[in-house]
Amino acid sequence: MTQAPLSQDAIETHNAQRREALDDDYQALARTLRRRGIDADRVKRSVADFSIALPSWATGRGGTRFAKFAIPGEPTNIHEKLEDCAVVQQLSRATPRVSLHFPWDGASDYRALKEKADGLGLGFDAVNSNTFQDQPTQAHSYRNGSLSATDSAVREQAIAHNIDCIEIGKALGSRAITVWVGDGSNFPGQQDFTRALDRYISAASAVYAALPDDWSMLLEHKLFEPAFYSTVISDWGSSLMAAQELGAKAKCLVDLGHHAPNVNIEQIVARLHRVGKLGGFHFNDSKYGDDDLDSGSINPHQLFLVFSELAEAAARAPAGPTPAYMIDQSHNVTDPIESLLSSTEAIVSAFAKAALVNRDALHEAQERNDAMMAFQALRAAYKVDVSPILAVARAEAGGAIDVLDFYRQSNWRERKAQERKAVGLGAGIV
Ligand SMILES: [Mn+2]
Repeated sequence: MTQAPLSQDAIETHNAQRREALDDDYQALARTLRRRGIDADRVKRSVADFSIALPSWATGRGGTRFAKFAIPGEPTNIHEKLEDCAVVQQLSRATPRVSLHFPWDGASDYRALKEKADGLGLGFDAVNSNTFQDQPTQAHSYRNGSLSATDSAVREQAIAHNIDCIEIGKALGSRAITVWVGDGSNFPGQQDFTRALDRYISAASAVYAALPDDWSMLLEHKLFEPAFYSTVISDWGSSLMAAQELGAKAKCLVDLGHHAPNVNIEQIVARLHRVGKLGGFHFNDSKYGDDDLDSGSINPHQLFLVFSELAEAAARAPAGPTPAYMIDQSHNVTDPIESLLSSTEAIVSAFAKAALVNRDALHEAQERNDAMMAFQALRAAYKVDVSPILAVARAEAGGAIDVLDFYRQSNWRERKAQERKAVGLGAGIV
């Protein structure tokens, strides 16, 4: 039986006070959309079917390499992280799965952890390996790289850790492993570009060989940091090369913050989809680099354009695989639950707006080389305030009409501050 973390009766009371105004807004929007030939109920149904995974590590306060400022009541272990994820899911009804990171989320009994998640109404998404930092118990250091290290003993250790993650994932019901390595160099000449990639692909092949048939291996590229001159899987080109050499189950994962400034990410999405290698996303936003800011807080238009490319791809190949959608953010100055709720709304909003694009009008304008009308086809969808559609879909699924308002009234964090032990000082997740 599902043990919801918040009172469902209280959510229903909250919704009852807002339902009439919401229905009014929804009907007005439905009339506007009907004049454009769009069925609001159809969009609402696709919103209801859309979901994003939550990252366990984003439930605690993040930080920069300078400091992390914890808040009272933040989770201190994987069980408490799951409870906070369940709060986000209960209110948003769009985040039914959690992505775990090992060894950060290590547990003694993963079947018991799965039961705990089941009880909270949560499933598990991709598992994430960690070979970018050393653990006290490991024999070899990753200071000179992991899957691409020159020392074969280090590579073997990194391979074994990734296989351990797959085994944990099997117990949890995961169907994918996301691999990001911090491997790279800080000086020209420090590392041979070709030999480093060869070693990475060879080691990654050993991980790939351990994948169950119905799993995916998602390769996450990142241009810089912690390595500041070159990284082994630096961009979508390197990621695609590796995924193509590894095999059909290997795909590329696009983290929106892992590119050079101003790179056209929506075009990368279209390219990867074309070759069947778009495996998934890490949603966040950025102003300068890999800032891991809240989705849609800096560049909501880019988020919309990414989803517009996905909608285009889905229209072209309706039976094609859906990428794995996940949030990957660092919440340095907010209550992480509030950021996850707000970000979920921003992501679902971009998805819903992309569903409003008149694709026939767009394609006709493209064929006529009518740049302005092609742009207007996108702009007309982007300008629509889809929040009534999202709120009705949420409320119909049992979520809250005003997620942040309800969350604040629930005093969840204040109550947890009384129950959970304090988090110590330290550097945050970067
Ligand atoms: Mn990421």
